[in-house]
Amino acid sequence: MKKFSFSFFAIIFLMYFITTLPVFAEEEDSWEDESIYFIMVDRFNNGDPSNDFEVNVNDPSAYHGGDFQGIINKLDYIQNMGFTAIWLTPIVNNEPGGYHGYWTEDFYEVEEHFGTLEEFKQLVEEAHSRGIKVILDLVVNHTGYHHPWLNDPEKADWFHVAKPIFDYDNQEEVETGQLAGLPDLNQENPEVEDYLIKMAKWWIEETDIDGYRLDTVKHVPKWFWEDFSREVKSVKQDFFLIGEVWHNDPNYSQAYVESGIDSVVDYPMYNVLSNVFASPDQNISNLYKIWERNTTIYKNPYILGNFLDNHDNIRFAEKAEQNGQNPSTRLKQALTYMYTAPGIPIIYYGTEIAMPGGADPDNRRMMEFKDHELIDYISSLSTIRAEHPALTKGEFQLLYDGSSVMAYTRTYEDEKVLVIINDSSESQITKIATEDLGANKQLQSLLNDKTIRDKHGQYAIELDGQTAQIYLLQEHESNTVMYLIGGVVLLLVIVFGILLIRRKKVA
Ligand SMILES: [Ca+2]
Ligand SMILES: [Ca+2]
Repeated sequence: MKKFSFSFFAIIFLMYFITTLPVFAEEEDSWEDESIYFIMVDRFNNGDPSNDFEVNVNDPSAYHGGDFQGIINKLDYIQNMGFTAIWLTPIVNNEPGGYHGYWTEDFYEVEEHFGTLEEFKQLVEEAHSRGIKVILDLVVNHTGYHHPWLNDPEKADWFHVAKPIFDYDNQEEVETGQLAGLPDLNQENPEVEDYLIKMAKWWIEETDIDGYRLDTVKHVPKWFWEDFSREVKSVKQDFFLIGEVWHNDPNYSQAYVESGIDSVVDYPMYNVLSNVFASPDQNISNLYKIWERNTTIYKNPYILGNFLDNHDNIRFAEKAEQNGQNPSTRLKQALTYMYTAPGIPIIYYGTEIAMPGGADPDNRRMMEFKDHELIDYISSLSTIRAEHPALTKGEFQLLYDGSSVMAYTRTYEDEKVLVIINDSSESQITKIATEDLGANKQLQSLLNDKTIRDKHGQYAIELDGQTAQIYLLQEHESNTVMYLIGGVVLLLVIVFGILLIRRKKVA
């Protein structure tokens, strides 16, 4: 009887605490949890001057000296900003002038300006030891202008007939025409298809990379991507494929996801992000419209790649400056959205120092390593994102939709995070009804130590012009104290109860 009573009370006591404490469940990692740092290898960091032939840092079209050793030297820097993956521009051997990597000369060799295959393997190993995945850029649409196959009679049928793409609405032309005059590979030839797929599998087996960023996806037929994805993904578990489908219609891009490519970089989202945050007085609610549309089109919109900058477009900081905006202020807001809305944030090297840069190749300037408030801001956002699964997996709900203020929640299991972005240059008070978030709660800022309680049936949240805030919805502190007092009282009752039973037994 004594034993039974003790267990009985102990169970009640435990249940009380279990039901009142927040749940800390172990989360399984998946690609929506990643954040990617995108590096143009030649333009990042020169770690080995011994491979610096034909290097001229004053010529934007020449090699600048960046290499694998340079990336290895900066892995701590990348890790400290919280990135969980790096995407590198193509590393295969390029013809002269191909500093960017997109002019393949040999699909199986490493570009000598970047280092050796052994050094690349070391880079992958060093990245993995820091929990950083490696994604390689891969081009299977074309080769460089002077690829040796062009002079090989046995490879006469390896390329499409040389003709430019005139009509981008004609899919056949898009797939068989030459992009920027580059020799277009003939994937319809089974030998070519076989070569490209074997090559892609070889790099995974040989170097243990974790994913491919696929270049010029829409210029290669969908049936090829079906075969490619199936084969390549069979080599390594959870191998990730993210494609570049440069198109404004998500239905068009979705067709490639249907072919087996896991995800695409979200160009329509990029256009809106860039418009809203790099120019004044845009309608911020357009961001949610893009998301809403994505949910009706993509089977997993949570793994789409979100970006503000890349090597093909004018840099955000440049655009903001041109539009009379403060680049760092605006980047903070845009980054807040990217790290708290669904999708994988992809940050192009240099964004963390608000690097300016016009059209290609000016958007590919050599990286400068210096202190910058955005480096600290990105690392804070990464920490918040890593600690709150609601921000990666949670349901996305728009709470307040003004033209200049946007408020939304991300909800996952018991966790709810509220994000507010004030896009106007004036301070704004956003009012959210208590019933939308719940009574006896408080909003705890994850960016500073401010807390907000509801008053008169609403939470009134004031934000300075062009700022953003992230709040965790939690029980009000007084509630926590009440739970603790409740727990102690219950414990006393249990102890008293046990003593009483004992005394009765003795008596
Ligand atoms: Ca070098
Ligand atoms: Ca093609």
